[in-house]
Amino acid sequence: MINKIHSLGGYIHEYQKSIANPEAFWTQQAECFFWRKRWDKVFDWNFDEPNIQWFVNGKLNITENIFERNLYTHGNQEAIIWEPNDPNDETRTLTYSELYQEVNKFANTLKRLGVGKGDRVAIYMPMVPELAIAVLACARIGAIHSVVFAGFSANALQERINDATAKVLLTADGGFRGDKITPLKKIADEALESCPTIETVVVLKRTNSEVDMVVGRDIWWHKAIDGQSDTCPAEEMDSEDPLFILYTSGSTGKPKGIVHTTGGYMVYTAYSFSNVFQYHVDDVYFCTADIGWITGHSYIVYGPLLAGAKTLMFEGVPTWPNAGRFWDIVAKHKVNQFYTAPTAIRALLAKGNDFLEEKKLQSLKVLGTVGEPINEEAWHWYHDHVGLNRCPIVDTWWQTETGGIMISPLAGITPTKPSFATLPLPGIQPIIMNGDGKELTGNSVEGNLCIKFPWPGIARTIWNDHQRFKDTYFSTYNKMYFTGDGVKRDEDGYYRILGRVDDVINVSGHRLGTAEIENAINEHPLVNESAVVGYPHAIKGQGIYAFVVCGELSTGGEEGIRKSIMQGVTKIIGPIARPDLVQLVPGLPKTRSGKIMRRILRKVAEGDATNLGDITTLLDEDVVDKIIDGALVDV
Ligand code: 6R9
Repeated sequence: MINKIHSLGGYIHEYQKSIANPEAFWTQQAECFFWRKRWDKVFDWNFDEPNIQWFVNGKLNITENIFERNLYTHGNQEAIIWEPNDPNDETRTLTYSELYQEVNKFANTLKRLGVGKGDRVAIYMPMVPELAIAVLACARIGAIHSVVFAGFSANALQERINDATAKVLLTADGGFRGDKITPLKKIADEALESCPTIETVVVLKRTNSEVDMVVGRDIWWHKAIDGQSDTCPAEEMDSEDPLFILYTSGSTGKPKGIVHTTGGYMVYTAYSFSNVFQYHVDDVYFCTADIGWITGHSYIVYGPLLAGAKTLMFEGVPTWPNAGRFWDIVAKHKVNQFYTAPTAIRALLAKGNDFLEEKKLQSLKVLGTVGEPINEEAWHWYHDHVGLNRCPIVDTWWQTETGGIMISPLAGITPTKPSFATLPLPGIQPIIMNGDGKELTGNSVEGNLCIKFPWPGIARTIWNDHQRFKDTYFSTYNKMYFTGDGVKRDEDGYYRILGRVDDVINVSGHRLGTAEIENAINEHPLVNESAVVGYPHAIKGQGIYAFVVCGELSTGGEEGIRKSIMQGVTKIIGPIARPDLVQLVPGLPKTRSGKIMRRILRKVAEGDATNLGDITTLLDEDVVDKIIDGALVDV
């Protein structure tokens, strides 16, 4: 069992303990797990090189902690509940025992293909149980998985495979997403035209799409596993052996291969999962992320399964066959904890309340959000209409690099405030820095969010580029992990994430969070979404440029809307935040994970559309051309 906090007093007590004596605190958490050999030292670290180690010299296998540790008590309980893209197709469930056998079978398959400890396995698959099986099979034999989101292009896949020098690629003939099929094998073939390290491609049949199989390289999944034994001894891993690489985009250039290791990641994901979501035995937990992102790694696969939870995996999209799909799934499986992203919440909010039927939402106990600041309108809609005014919202702030949730309410324990991630988890020591490298102490301060002490889930390096790891995260401020996010600590000591600091604008010497201005703009009844960036302004230093998506135009036409948006912001925040320019656009440039690529908007606002950098992660590249065409500055 993982230690769980049950009250606000308990949280305060645990938090204080974790700061006063981190060794004792994390020893207590790590002792909940099965170690083949106990660690010699809880941690060893410096943020200069940086060199971070947790549970030093401990030996373990993370899948032994999911399976062998849980089988006696949870063997016949569902581990994965899988909801297919098409609501008329059948749900699949795998109990802990069944999942264990499938993982072992596939682990043996990988071994037969010559994969061993430390080898990299690239995974480019749809959201089907085999994806989770593949991830865990790698962990079983000590291979390092590198999951590439199945929405990425051939180019992006190739770049990631080559950076990790992967030996094997796991993919599928295709993937269902709403009424579309992504031709995964075809895209993979294109990527593999220039991936010299790939020896074998294992192809799962999912869509029955026609594919070309390359003789000597490609093999069908069902044939590969045929006859493999369903027992496979777990490889003994060191705490600091890499568990996976996950690529995340930097502000420029090449994606970064974030490396997470075994022992610390295990302890941190399980501890944070159990405490933030307050998971109870028999609850059904549904995270809508894709396993191709960190949220899927930590909070669909590892965290929940380590905690012996029932984790629901969904293959499809929130708006197909209609905008009620999530709620149908909640009703069908009596989901208790539901975890999604603000972008999904806003998309569903825009579709109106007709899809929300109270009777479908009765099972919900906890709602979660992650990925970007949640605006107040979306928070209230989520709280009132999805949570029926009775479910706490956990606004969980964290990053690919942090491995797990860092600042968040504990469900039902920490009093919430709309748009606030509230308080740090035990063991997490946030600190707010100003631009001159000074710490801002006390409450009612605003600055750059850093973390001054390591926690078990922190990334250890960037694959093949430790220098970049140091430069990106440990060089801006001395002896501190720099998150890249701006944050405000309010009068109650609550944290509100303001967005990336590169999104903070300075207008006439006043710092303004772009999210704050966007919140105000979004209050306008005709506005669906907006993104605000700064642009060079002769007098103010920076001016405010707003890109706004409207559902429809009012009688006043474009000019009328622009004016009323400006007036609205003036009214909500004050004249200082009034946008100088408001461009109505058909859509915002978003990554496939739903994040707005402000870098592109900033370039447009600066009047320079020549060098937009890497836009391969964009969902819809056409939108960029339309934005440039309608720009309000000379581009
Ligand atoms: C888990 C994940 C990390 C960036 C992070 C921040 C933003 C994530 C947030 C949030 C406000 C939250 N972010 N959660 N901003 N409130 N609850 O999303 O990882 O894809 O690496 O993104 O996302 O800006 O720095 P990742």
